[in-house]
Amino acid sequence: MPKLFKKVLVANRGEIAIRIIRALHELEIEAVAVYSDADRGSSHISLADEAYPLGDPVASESYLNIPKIIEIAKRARVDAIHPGYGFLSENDEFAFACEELGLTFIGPSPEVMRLMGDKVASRETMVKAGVPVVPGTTEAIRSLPQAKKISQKLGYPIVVKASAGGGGKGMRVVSQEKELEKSLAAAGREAKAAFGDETVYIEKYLEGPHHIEIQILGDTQGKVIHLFERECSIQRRHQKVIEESPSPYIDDKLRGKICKVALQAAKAIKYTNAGTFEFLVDKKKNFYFLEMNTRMQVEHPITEMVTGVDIVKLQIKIAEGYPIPFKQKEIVQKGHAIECRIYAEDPLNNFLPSPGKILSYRIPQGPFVRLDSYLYLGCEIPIYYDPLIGKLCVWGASRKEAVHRLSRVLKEFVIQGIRTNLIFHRQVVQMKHFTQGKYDTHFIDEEFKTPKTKPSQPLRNMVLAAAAVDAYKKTKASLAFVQEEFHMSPWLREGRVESLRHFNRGVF
Ligand code: MV4
Repeated sequence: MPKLFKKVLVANRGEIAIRIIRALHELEIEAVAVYSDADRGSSHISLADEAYPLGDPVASESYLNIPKIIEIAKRARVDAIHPGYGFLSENDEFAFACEELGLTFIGPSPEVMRLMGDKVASRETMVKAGVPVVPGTTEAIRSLPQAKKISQKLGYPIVVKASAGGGGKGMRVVSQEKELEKSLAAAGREAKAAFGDETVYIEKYLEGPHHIEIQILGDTQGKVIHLFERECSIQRRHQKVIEESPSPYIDDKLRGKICKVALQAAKAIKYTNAGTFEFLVDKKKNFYFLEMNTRMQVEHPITEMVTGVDIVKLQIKIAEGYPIPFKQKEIVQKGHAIECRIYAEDPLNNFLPSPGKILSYRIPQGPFVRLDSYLYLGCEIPIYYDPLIGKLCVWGASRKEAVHRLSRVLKEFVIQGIRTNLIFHRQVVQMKHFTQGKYDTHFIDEEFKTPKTKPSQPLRNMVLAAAAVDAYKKTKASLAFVQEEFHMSPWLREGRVESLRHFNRGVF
């Protein structure tokens, strides 16, 4: 019998805390927010029904502080906790602590979370489930001779990865045997520092693959469905920047195969709630399981836009014990959605974080435009957490319409007071490889590589746009010049003259 939630604690901050609070309110469930000192005025607090301070801004003392969050959950007498993504969302100890207290953790079981968080064990589990995995080891690397033997058999290049990690942290590509010992040591050190576990494994390195992920949902009655794929190959230093659904790289036949395998994998581990299977798809359209994320994803809105399914509300209903209320064949992809992640970073200063206060902004609007963000006037973007401010998403009846709509909204979107990567997105959406949908995981590196000789045109455009705005600001140059030259509103403020110095020094 479903257990109806009356009150749920949202153990997160920023745009995803707001997204979850909104889903709870649409289900007529009270939302409890938590916030650190750095988020004292943040907008997720004002949207919640109750809010409790976590104190110290440092994540380990606040949003990662299990005893503090559990104590607040007890004090607020909540029925469940939604972890969002990041922070404690894949922490099996936290999920277990919730269950121990009779609180529902809105996500998979601690056991499945632990299994899929161990990348070596998850690969072994997928092999047993008949899921194709990237060629490599299903055991940890324990010695250099063992690593050499495996790498010789796989053939270079290989990649060393952290078993306790994911998302590229601790990843080292090795092109020849003489680099192997140093790379193993470096990967182990980084894994230990990032995850407290130096265990590493080895895979064959696939050149220029696509990063395709399948959204999965499983209910507590054993039913599992997929919500098709997301293309996530546009990444910068293993941080996803632009995602889209459907993928322009895969056709319906391949889509059906990958989704079928993802369902097979989810059933094999009796997965419940929302999860994502990540695959690499090579140039011959072979696909391989990469890793699984046992949580909701940043980029879930594009799946919601093309399928019409509210993933967060479905997570909550599944956690209450309801069955998934539709059949797989009722789920169709309609149109095309693209997401741009808006970061408080300065693309003209090597994408360094750009904390500060939002002095003014203009939100893009219009048909089929969605902005999930925690922006508000005077909002302080703190330095303590991931610099994601929000996600700008568009839907179009075709990819072409979605790209045109995205280009329009990126021009309309203005944020003043901090530096953002909007100027970067405006360049990307004009690039031929992007507009034609012909890109892979090397796209950013290739298009924006540090200039050895003549800098790439996109880089020049970004710097010139920044210089123009600086010229406008500093010399009050005529508005006509700025608009005519760069078709941008005078509201725009990006970059600064010293960026030119960086640029001239070839630093990017
Ligand atoms: C790979 C790979 C090629 N071969 N593994 C894993 C974490 C994710 N963020 C990147 N991952 C990759 N794992 C093997 N065996 C390619 C990627 C990859 C990638 C690598 C470098 C630069 C950008 C990338 C974007 C997506 C995927």
